[in-house]
Amino acid sequence: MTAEYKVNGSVAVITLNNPPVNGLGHATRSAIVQGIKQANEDGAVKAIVITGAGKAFSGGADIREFNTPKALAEPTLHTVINVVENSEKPVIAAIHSVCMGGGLELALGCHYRIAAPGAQIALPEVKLGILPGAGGTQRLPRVVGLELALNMIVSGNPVPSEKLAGTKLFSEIVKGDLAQDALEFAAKVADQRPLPKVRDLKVDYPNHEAFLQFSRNTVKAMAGPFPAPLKCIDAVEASVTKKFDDGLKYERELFIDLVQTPESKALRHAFFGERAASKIPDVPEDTPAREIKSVAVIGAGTMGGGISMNFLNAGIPVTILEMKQEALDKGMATIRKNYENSMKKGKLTQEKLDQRMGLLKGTLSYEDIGQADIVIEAVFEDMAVKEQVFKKLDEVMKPGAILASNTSTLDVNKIASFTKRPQDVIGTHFFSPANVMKLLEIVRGDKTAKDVLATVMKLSKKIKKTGVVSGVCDGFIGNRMIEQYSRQAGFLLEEGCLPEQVDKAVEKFGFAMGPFRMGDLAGNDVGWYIRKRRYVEKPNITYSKTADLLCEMGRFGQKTSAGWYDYKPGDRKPYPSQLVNDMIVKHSADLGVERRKISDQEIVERLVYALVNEGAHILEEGIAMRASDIDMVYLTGYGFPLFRGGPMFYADTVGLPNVLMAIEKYAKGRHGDAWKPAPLLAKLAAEGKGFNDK
Ligand code: T1G
Repeated sequence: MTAEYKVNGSVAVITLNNPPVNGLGHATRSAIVQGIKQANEDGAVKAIVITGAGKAFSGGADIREFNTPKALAEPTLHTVINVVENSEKPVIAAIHSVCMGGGLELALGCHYRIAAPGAQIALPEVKLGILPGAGGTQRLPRVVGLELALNMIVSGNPVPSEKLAGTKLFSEIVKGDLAQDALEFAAKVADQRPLPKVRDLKVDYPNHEAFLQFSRNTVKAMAGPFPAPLKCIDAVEASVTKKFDDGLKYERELFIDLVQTPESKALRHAFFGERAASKIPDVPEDTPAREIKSVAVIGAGTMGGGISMNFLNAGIPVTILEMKQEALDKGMATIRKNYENSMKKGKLTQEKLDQRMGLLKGTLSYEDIGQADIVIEAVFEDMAVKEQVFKKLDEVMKPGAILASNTSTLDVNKIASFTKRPQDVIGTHFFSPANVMKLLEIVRGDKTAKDVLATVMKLSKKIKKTGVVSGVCDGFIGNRMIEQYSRQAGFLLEEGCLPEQVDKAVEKFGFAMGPFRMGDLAGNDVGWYIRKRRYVEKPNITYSKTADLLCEMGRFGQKTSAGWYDYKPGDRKPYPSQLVNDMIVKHSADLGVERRKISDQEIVERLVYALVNEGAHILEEGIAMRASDIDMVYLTGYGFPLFRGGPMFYADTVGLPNVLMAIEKYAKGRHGDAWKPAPLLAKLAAEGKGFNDK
């Protein structure tokens, strides 16, 4: 279905019906044009209402059609809006729930608009790296004014319909039943002529130049690598400086430029990737989820505290279990402190703080958590400790409770084997700081029940996380890949780089933080502990010893005011350390490695392609269900630059044959064993395909 046509008395009602959000795909656009034509030819019809079925008026153009022939096939959205605007009979948009993007542009082409309260009104195109391409930048300023329109278009954020009640956008914010009110409104305006057209209004804003220049300066500072926000200002400026049709033409030119940009393609990839990640092929979407009314967290340390805050923020009561009163008190105090800091920044009210802290309880006794619907352990990353905890949980937790581990690398199947209920065991790997980082790796054990998976995926959305399912392997998706990234970073130090050069190169590529600054932030001893385990478990895998030498110097990072970099008390700014750089140079000499000048390109290729190659192995092994899942892990958990779309998407952009060529080159170099091309990468490269090809 795309749009239904029905005449109700003297009013023709066109109901958009293209689930899930009435995206204005080609078929829907054609049905609207057909409906308007039919209504104008029907003598009994005196007015036309356009409304949306289901959960939206319209979520905009159908993004799935972008960069396909359908997107530009007539009737384009431009044509549809033209037909609507030039209808001889009044067209009224009756809006509820969601009216976004092309959906709002369609409504702006109507002669009248009425809305139910609470409808989300937005032109969010900038969030997809584009701009409203069907007249939104020209019509919205004409009905809500230059400032509000510019703010809505550059931010892409929704405004509730009732907040726009006083503008020319809406004739009415209805109180009763929208459909009934629409019919009554239609009857009221049926004979009004001339029909009011938004395009005939003027944008009056004295001294718009100064306002727009100020806006450009502000936006330039925050837009980063994304061209769209500034182009939005250019387009909106045309609504003041150009005739309507010239403005429309200019907007179209800007739109067509932006939709081709790699940044926009990356943002659209991330948009769909975020949604695809919640789909688990062998777990039907209607799998009944277990009810989660209360949560227990074991461990009140940094992770346990951060994890707890996610649930408190979502209004779910939490009981934190610790072994010692002092640790428990410290953990609870830290949570309160975090909320107080948010309140100081104006991000939280005292009332909300009290409400959240009111949902938090602490205990030293396992018996107190037995009735929780899910328990998440965030204890020391050691299998013996996990064994102790899960055996105890198996004893005390009520039947049907979900037993989750926050382990970042350990075998969830082994953890499940410590219990008599492996079907209820799952990995919920949060990323530090757990109350901030969006990523949640949901680690599926061999015996994890499907409804447990469905429950935790649903819970991840409730706590506003991006849940990505991972199979069981050492490091799951993210940490397994970062392992190869870190290996290359270490080898680069031995071969000629210093920490600052590597960090600067990847930060210029777009990473939030390079590997050495990241190590100093997370704590270099964390990796040290894992490498020690690896040296025993996998003796044939070589690592640079530089990181171990650094830890042997007690330089764990910011927490010891010294790591790869030096730090001044109370200052998180990294200062290159002569001591460390001398250690690195000496280590190269001890290894007999002649240091050489290494280009930024080599640094970026070796770090990023190490991620890509390991990601390809992870895909081959079925640890990740799809390439976009790997991209979401890196975009939401590892500071990979959003405008690059994630490691697998970036590799597709570079072209897999080029990636393969670089990998084969590095395989001939030092530690070439680290560069065995993943068969999947070689296969796709040979076929001229990409990881994310549908
Ligand atoms: N096109 C196609 N599919 C869409 C879609 C769209 N515009 N919006 C959402 N979906 C799918 C989404 O992929 C998911 O699919 C399902 O709907 C539910 O989405 C010319 C060119 C509308 C507020 O940017 O912000 O118009 O995974 O989980 O939380 O100027 O979706 O279930 O198969 O997000 O209730 C501009 C983007 C397009 C709006 C609903 N419009 N969408 O949120 O559900 S560009 C947007 C959203 C444009 C014109 C230009 C949200 C939502 P699946 P969901 P939700």
